Parts: sequence; structure tokens; C-alpha cells
Amino acid sequence: MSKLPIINVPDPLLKTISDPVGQVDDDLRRLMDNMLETMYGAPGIGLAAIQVAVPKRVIVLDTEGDEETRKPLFLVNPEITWSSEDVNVYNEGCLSVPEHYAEVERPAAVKVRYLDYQGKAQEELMEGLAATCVQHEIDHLNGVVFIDYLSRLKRNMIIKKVQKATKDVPIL
Ligand code: GNR
Ligand code: NI
Repeated sequence: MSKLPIINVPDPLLKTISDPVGQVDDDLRRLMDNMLETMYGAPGIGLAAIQVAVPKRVIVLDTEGDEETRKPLFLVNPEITWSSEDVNVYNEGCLSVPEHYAEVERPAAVKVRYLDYQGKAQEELMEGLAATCVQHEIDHLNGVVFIDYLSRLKRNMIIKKVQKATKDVPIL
């Protein structure tokens, strides 16, 4: 497995609508393994393929986040088939927007249909942090980053700060 570089805003790739995956094969499983290592290394609780510059509808998630009891989820071509009426507000962060956080309101629970690591169709009810995170990741597949929900002023301020903070960082 290998860790992959994560792209940051305002990289235009983050606005890409990612392509559906045709089949879950060994190449795709290699990508998912590398995404998982990248996510754990960051560290983060979710990662969409576009964040490592791959425009495919693939996400990895682990919202349990205990080093002992890791429960990675691999979701290929995920689709929300149901959203709850009631909402949650969560102070979200994003590995592509390092060091910035903002409150985002989303449905508190969602049902998600997807293909798993083996390419088998699954449907799962997600609640709490998992629901927030899977919606954040599916947004990435549609070219949406959480700062897109903020005012233009706040968004532009954050983008400027991320650009400044990641400029002139020597790459070893
Ligand atoms: O690591 C992450 N934490 C997080 C916290 C609140 C809401 C969403 C997230 S996802 C984020 C990793 C990431 O950027 N995924 O795209
Ligand atoms: Ni993100």
C-alpha cells in the first residue's frame, strides 16, 4: 500500500463530477487500499478518490476511528436512497481544506446504496457521524466541498488562507 498526495482547494479538480466505476476489480481494490492508508495517515475519517486526483465514484470511511477496532468501509458508486427529515449540525473539516472548520447542516440519517470491496451491492442506514461523513464524501464525488455551503466571503477567506499556508512549503 502507499500513501497518496491529497489535493487542496482551490484545485479545480475538486470541482470535477467523478465518473461511475464500471467494475470492482483488483486495480480498483488497489486504489481503495491506497486511499485507506492515505486517510488513516492524514489522519481523517473519510476520503473521496478525487481528493487524491482520481475522478472515480469511490469513497473510504472509518468513523469509528479507534486504532484497535478499525472498521473501514469501502463505497463504490454510492447513492443516497433516503434522507431523514431531521437534521444535524456538525463542525466539519476536510483534508482538502486543512486547518479550517465550519458548521454544516445535513440530514441526520441517510440510507446509502453502494458496491462494497467485493463488488457486492449493499444498502445501509447511516446515522450520527457516519451519516454526516458519507454525505460530505458523496458531495466530493459531485464536485462539492463543505465550504461551498458558506457565504462567498467566508469561502474566499478560507481559500486564501489555505493557499497561503500551503505555498512555499518545501517538498522533501
Ligand atoms: O477527516 C474528516 N473529518 C470530518 C469531520 C467532520 C465532517 C466530515 C469530515 S470528512 C474529513 C475527511 C475528508 O475531507 N473527507 O473528504
Ligand atoms: Ni473532505
